[in-house]
Parts: sequence; structure tokens; C-alpha cells
Amino acid sequence: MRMRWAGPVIGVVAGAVAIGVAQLFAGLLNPRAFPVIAVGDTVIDLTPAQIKDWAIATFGVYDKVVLLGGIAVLLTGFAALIGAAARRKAGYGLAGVGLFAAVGIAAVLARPDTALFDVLPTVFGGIAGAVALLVLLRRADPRHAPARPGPEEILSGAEPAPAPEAESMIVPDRRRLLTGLAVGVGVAGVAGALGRAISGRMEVGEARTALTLPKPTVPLAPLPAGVDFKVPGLSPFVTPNKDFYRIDTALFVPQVSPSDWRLRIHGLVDRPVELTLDDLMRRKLVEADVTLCCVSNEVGGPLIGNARWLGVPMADVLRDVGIQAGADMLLSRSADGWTCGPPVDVVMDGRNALFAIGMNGEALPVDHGFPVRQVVPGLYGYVSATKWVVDIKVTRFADDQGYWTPRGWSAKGPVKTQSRIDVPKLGEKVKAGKVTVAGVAWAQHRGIEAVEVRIDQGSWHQARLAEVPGLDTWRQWSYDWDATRGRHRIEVRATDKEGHTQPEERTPVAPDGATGWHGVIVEVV
Ligand SMILES: Nc1nc2c(c(=O)[nH]1)N[C@H]1C(S)=C(S)[C@@H](COP(=O)(O)O)O[C@H]1N2
Ligand SMILES: [Mo]
Repeated sequence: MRMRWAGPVIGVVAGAVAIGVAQLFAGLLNPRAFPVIAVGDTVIDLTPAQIKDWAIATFGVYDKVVLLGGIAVLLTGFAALIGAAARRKAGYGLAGVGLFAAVGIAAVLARPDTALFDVLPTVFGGIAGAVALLVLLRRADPRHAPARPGPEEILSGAEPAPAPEAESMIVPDRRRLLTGLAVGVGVAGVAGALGRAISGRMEVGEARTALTLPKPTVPLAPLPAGVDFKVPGLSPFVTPNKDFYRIDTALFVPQVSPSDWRLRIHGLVDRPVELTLDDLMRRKLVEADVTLCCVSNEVGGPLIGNARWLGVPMADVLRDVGIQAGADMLLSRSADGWTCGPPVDVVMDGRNALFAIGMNGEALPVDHGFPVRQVVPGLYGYVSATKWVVDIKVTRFADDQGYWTPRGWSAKGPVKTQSRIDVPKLGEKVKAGKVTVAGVAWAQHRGIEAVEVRIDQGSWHQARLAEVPGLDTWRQWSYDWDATRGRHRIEVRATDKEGHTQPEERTPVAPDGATGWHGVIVEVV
């Protein structure tokens, strides 16, 4: 009857109380001061690039779910250990809670968007966890069990006063402990749920819904009818916002209220400015069809999407502030401290590089950078597409680096010409006869000139190309294949309008984007 399980369970429940209370205070004070998220974000920043690349490659857009699951497992394990140690000696437990809180505090303070005040949720959580630990330990300790007269004592009327040596004979009060644990779970659950609810109200979803997007100063012509072959399984030309891939280092999506948003532009400029959203929306607004893709996209991968963006040309704003001679990089920073540095000449060369506020006819979704993000056609997202952008330092590649550069990725990231087979899918069984092979190809800002398909390494056949509104989007292609029974390998390659054909050689995504031809093997029956 030593209740060996009690220590670990007490640890886990005390840990839950700590986290629930921390969440409650984070909800009241600042959702970003929730230590679990701060630790997760710090882990992401400290994780070696290869592991991050592997996580994106393996889990794709679910990488964060996996990370959060991993953190939950680790936290539970540590809490169980602390509880087990605490049952030997309460001091060990308190030291463990202290260590926990210290890690949380360090992570909160290490976030770029927190202040000293933001350690309070962790401190209160730590105190609540320590109290819960001590109370539960006491309840698990037979010496503190309430006096329960034994049969002889009832007979003799003696006071129950167990001698210390007799400890093992004393039955710990299981029910008292279980009640304590249940109360602990309840406190953790209620505090956590309340904290989440309050943080939720501080989120900007409502402000986003309330924001009326201005009309573009120069409306863009509707998309030509021929942009979309509408082949089942083929990526639609316009990616619906809800299906648009999401990649960023933020576990807790920055909640930037439109009324608080400011864009500060400084550094090597003649006239530094700080713009509000109204300032931005009063400027000339344009629409642009631009395909955004991630440098971490493997050949044939899903990390690409196409949207009609509404925004202010970055070049217009930057011309007003006056970029000084010698500046060659725009180090832009998000509300949560992520940075990237597109080259000045690319942003200023007349392409549709935008401070975007709208995506496919709605305000930017919060996950995609509300209220303002950058979109630069022709550059991978990691060097150009800052979401929740709040600051631009006009600088030089010689002096500054974006987030991913010291992590093993190239400082400059022009998009490589690529193509993907969407249908048939890898391993699909198709019927012999006419089979539509279709997919997308992209070489943003250069444009796709041709797409070729080959079967079983035979000769290349020209695919039919869909229409495009300009050079900055992907282009659908399709090829009618007369399929014969058996296993066949279909491959695709694209040529851009500069005459560059995708090389066959496969290279990894790091440091500047994968190369190679996408191929699928299908079964024709
Ligand atoms: N603030 C911020 N912006 C960011 C990132 C980020 O981690 N933080 N990731 C970039 C990368 S790597 C890509 S591919 C695009 C993805 O944009 P999306 O999530 O809207 O598809 O955002 C870019 N902008
Ligand atoms: Mo990316």
C-alpha cells in the first residue's frame, strides 16, 4: 500500500495546475506570455535547421501539431519525475517546480515581443504548481492522514498516535488523495479553459471581420476563363484561402490589431516614416495574381499556393522614404521578431511587390499575416514574404541577415523553375486508354513557356498550357496520354520564358530550393 503511482500522478496534476494557472494569467495579461508557447517558440528558434527542414519535409504543415504534441509528452514526463522525486523529499519537488518556472521565464523573456511584466503568468503558475504539489504530497503522506480509530482503539478508547516506526503499517488515505487530485485537475481545467477563452477574445478575428477592405485604385481584369482546366484532382488556379499552405516559425499566431499596427521604415533612408493602416490604405492600391511558394517544398511537394492579393506597391512607399545609395537589402521584421531580407533591386524593379492587406477578396487571414504582409513575385517566402510585417530596416547584405541565413539557407532566394504532376496521383490505378495527366508549373516573374511530359523515359511530349494572367503565377498544364496496361512512370519538366529548362539532377531543398523532375508511377489496368 505504498501507492507508488501517487508521486508521478501528483507531479502531473501539480504540473497541470501550474500550466492552467499560467494560461489564465496569460489570458488576462498577454497571451504571448504563456510559457508553454514561449518555450515552444524558443525551441523552434534553437532547433538546428536540418531538423526543422526534416520536420517540414516529414510533417508538412502539421509540423507544429507534432511539436506541441512532443512538448506535451515531455512536460508530462518531467512533471511525473518531479512528483516521484518530491515524494522522497518535498524539497526535490520544489526545486523541480523552480527549474520548470525558470525555463518558462527564460523562454518568455527571450521572445522578441515580451516585456519583464510578462513573466508574471509563469511566476503565478509556478507558485500554484508548488502549492498543489505540497497539498497533494501531504494528502498522500500517511503521517498526515486524519485520525482514523482502529478496531482496538475503539474498544480501548485509546488515542490513535502512530509511532514513526509503524509508518508502513499505516494505511494512507487513498480517498483523500484522490479527492485532492480531482480538485487539482478541476482547477487546472477551469483555469486553462478560462485563460484560453480570454486570450481568444483578445485575438483579432473580430477586428479582421470588421475591417472593410478598400477597393483597388486600379482594379485588375477578371481572370481569363482559360486559366483553369477544371480537371478533377488538379490544383485549382486560385488556391482558396483555407487550403493555402502555411509555413512560419510562430506557434502562437501573432495577433496584431489593425488599430495598433504600425510599419516603421528606417535605416539607410532619407525620410524615415511610421505608417498606420489608414495611411497605407489611403495610398494607391493594386491587385496582383501571385503564386507564393516555400523553399522547403520538395519536388512534387504541396508548399505552394496562388492568390489574388490586394495591396500597396512596396516600391511606391520606399520611393517616398528615399532609399540611400549603397543600400541593397530590406530587412523586414514581423510582430513576432522573424526577419527576412529581399534585395532592394528586386523590390524596386517594377514587379508587383506588395504590402498586401487582402487575399482572394478578403482581409488577410490571421495565419497569413493579418493585417499586412509582404508578397514579392519571384522570390521564395523565406526571403520575402514577411507576415505580420511591422518594421523595415533599409540596410546592406554585408551588414545584416534574415532569420534563415545563419541557419544554413542562402541569403538570396529567387524561385527555381519547377513543375508538378497533380493527376494521376502516385500509385493510382487508372484505366487503359485516354488518361489526362495534369499539373502545375511555375517560374514566378519569368513565366512558364513550355511543359513536357514523358512516359517510361521515352521521348518528351509537349503538354497543353492553360492561360495565365501574367508572369507571376503558376500555370496549369495537361497531357492526354494513351495509356497501356502495366506500371508506368510519368515525368514532367518545365521551361521558363528565359529559355531555362528544369535540370534532371535532384538537389535538396537547402540551401536555395530543390531541383529535379517530378515523377509518379501509376498502375494502368
Ligand atoms: N512572420 C513570418 N513571416 C513569414 C514566415 C515566418 O516564419 N514568420 N515564413 C515565411 C515563409 S518560409 C514562407 S514560405 C511564407 C509562407 O506564407 P504562408 O504561410 O502565407 O503560405 O511566409 C513567410 N513569411
Ligand atoms: Mo518557406
